[in-house]
Amino acid sequence: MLESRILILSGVNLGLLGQRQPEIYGTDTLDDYIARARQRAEILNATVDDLQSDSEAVIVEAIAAARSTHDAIIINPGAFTHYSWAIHDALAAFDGPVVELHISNPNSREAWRHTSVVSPVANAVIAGLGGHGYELAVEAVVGILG
Ligand code: CA2
Repeated sequence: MLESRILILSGVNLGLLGQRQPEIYGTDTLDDYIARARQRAEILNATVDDLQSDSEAVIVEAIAAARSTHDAIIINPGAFTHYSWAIHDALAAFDGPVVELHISNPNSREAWRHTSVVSPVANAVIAGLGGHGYELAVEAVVGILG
């Protein structure tokens, strides 16, 4: 069976994880979360590439490039979640499964976090489970890819 190629995209400010607001995001860094995803992927015959950027344009370009290099996308857009129609449109043009992932549960926080413009183009949303969500997201996309 061919390996599933998964791209994990992390948006704005996610590079700061582990440095501030541990009561919301825990003490793990983004690298720790990606490592958990990669460990689960190895068990499931999948590979994980990852990219974090504070630039919306870089994320959009990465999604476009993934059309020919990856089978599935897991994306935690950070605050882009709540307003980036550019990321919405880029994901809509991606043929494989897309899982939207959040460390916290945005729906239990401020009202402006309750809107996601990414959810309408995602196969599934995982939120509020901290680092475990990264493992579950890998399982989800591998399951969807069959
Ligand atoms: O819960 C999530 O994963 C979020 O995507 C995290 C975003 C937030 O804007 C979303 O509403 C929910 C924020 C990521 C950046 O977090 C920081 C961590 C440490 C210090 C400053 C920001």
